[in-house]
Amino acid sequence: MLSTSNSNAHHASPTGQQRTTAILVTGAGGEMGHGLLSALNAARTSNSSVGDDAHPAIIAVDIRELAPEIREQCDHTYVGDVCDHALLERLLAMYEISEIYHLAALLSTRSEFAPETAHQVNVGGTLNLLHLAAEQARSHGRTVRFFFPSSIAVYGLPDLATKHAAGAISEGKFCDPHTMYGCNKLTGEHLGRYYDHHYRKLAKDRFENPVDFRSIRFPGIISAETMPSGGTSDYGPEMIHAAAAGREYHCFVRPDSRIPFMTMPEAIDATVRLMRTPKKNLKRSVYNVSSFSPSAEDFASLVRQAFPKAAITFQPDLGRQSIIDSWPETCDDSAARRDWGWNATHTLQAAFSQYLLPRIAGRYAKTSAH
Ligand code: AKB
Repeated sequence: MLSTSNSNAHHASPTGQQRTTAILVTGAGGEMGHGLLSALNAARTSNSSVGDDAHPAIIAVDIRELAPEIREQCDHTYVGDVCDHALLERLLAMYEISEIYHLAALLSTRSEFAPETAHQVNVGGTLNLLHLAAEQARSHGRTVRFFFPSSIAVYGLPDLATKHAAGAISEGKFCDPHTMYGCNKLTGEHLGRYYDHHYRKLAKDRFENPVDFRSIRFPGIISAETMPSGGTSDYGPEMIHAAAAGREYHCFVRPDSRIPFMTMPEAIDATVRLMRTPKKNLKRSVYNVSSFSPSAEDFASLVRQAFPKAAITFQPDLGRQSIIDSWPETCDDSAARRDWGWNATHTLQAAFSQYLLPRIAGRYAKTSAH
């Protein structure tokens, strides 16, 4: 296990006897990590309460060295594997962890090339983090709030006719995933509910509710700042980024392919909002959210409007196409709207005009200027 540790003004390195109160983010170098760390820092800065609990250290773990702009958002960073028990034991010794955001995962396409490895990382890593949370709760006596990003990949529609007829799918329907990643995310949801409500059910020294588990089944996510890697919904963001960078793009799904998407700012806002909601308001542990459900052709039309020289062709990859065809067209997010005030910020058009185009054009204008 390698570890790199850096401190900023908030918290000195955890070398003293007193454990530092902390929020742990795993997979911090991934597509969500950048935005989430900014949001966590903003929330900490705006918190006028006093004391460590109001200003916990932000610690990040990733399998790779974190980029400088990520590291500067954290108080301490560690390069290591969430399957590494020694790393987690060390974190247990150094920190009093109050919240965990477990973002580390192999996404759906990458997981299909190494499904057993995906299981080890996606399920083994999640089990390790839930165990760490439970041990933390036992050691400091407070429930650990745990965010688990699940996915529309937990759904498995048997065929296109059923997909088109199903309409907006609620959380309890069609949970028959066709991918290892979907199986892993569904397992993670069940494990989280177990640690929240039933952990060590028969143990005499049982600690009630050590983990406060909360999860969102994210659709495809489009970020102006980061490119996804290894996902099957990647065709949306890839198409936009390729056009902005002046590259030809071969879309790996049919033009009529349709699944739900949202923007990264919406995904981060939903995460923070769910994690700040009083537990008594939550009628379930796992929630759908969704903003818009464009077809791949809808994406291409908007991209061509914004980048008239965009060279987009459709060359379906039958394997990846079959994954997209098994995912829902739209998800019913009424439970999230009811329990914790989720509300989509963007329509597809607004996502382009208000978020993606201004930010992506600027990103590639800077890089092409170099
Ligand atoms: C993927 O495409 O694998 C992910 C997802 C939809 O969970 N972006």
